[in-house]
Amino acid sequence: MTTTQDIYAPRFLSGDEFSIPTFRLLRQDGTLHEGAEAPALARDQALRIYRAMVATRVMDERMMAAQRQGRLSFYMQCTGEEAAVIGAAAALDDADMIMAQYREQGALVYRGFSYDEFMNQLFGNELDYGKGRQMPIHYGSRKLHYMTISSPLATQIPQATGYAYGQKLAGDGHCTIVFFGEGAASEGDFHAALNMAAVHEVPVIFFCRNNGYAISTPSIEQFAADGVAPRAFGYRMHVLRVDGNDVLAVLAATREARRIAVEQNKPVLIEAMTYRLAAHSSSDDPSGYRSKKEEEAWRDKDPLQRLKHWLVARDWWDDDEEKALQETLRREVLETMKRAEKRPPPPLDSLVTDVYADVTPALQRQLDRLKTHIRLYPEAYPRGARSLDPDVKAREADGDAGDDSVSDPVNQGGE
Ligand SMILES: Cc1ncc(C[n+]2csc(CCOP(=O)(O)OP(=O)(O)O)c2C)c(N)n1
Ligand SMILES: [Mg+2]
Repeated sequence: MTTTQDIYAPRFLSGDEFSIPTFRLLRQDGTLHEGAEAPALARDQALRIYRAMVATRVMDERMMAAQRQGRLSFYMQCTGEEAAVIGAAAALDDADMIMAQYREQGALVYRGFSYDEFMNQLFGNELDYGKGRQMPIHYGSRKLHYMTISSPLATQIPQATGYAYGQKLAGDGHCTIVFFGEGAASEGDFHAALNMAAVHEVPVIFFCRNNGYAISTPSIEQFAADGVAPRAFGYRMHVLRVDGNDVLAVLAATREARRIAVEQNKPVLIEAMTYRLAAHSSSDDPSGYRSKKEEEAWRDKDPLQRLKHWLVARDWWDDDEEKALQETLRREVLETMKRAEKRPPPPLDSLVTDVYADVTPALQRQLDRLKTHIRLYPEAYPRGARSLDPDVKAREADGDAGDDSVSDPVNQGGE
């Protein structure tokens, strides 16, 4: 569809014609802005949201410390962005699909993913749903309608358009929300996804967490436009910018987005303005590219404190409950971490099973070679790996030790 209005002078338009407002409800002290109205929110759901925010923060702090202690190889924190992620999840039906980037563990916490389930993934043990094949933080849950994370940026965005198109065809009244950073929005996949969603009118919510940085690159060096929101006009899509540290505003914004998506089969873009308070990941040190002063200014806008003030003012929460919750969560995170650390890794053979319907000869050969290597150099593998050879004896008894038959130091008492 194109417009037909004619003009007779070369009058160019620029993006400066648009000024995109930011939707806010809560002030930092927990009071509402003048004229603002809190969305309908029962006490139970308000506390479910707050508890999920605190549970995410506590897990993030503890797991980052575990990474520094050398217990965990890698970690990424959601710290500072809990309101954006959990406020959005809380606006959905629990059976709507969530496709996340990697910093949205809060949405999983909100849906009921347990600390045990997080820890099993982080340590890649035998109970990890991904069977230890992915690095830490690549969570996923079929039961909770949360697509497994994949590292290549923005791949989830066109997948969300496709998934939501399926939901439209199924006509089951569900939608998909897809989270991504403002950095990922620079990928071509973002544009393809928005265009196809608008053309095919699918129920998908594109939720951009504009946290100011793509690792060390500030958003000001990423795009010349006024954030990501104006791009929606290019695809003729509904768009709303929201204060991402204001959980009530995010909740109200996403509820309305869901209504448009599901009732009108139209995609919506939300840009949540927030800040990544922690490092990009455990491999990053932000002191090289941003100031402590900037971080402190955002720490003063902590989304947890903002919601807590609102809850306390309504008599729905108090300091004793806060203390008890923090203590319980800290204890739980430690207990579940210890349990997950002790569990053995998945069986080695699971590396190649269920990749294809049947194990292909090429994969079988690779597995056989890996086993041979483990038997030759057991000391080069983690302790658990040496016991990961359940069928070696059976296969050798059959006279089949693979192409690279070697002596077996493990079975000769090398352990
Ligand atoms: C295709 C691709 N390119 C580059 C990377 C490396 N990378 C990982 S995270 C990241 C920054 C993403 O920033 P943003 O989307 O803003 O998310 P944030 O980390 O701020 O939450 C980059 C460049 C990648 N994972 N995939
Ligand atoms: Mg970012």
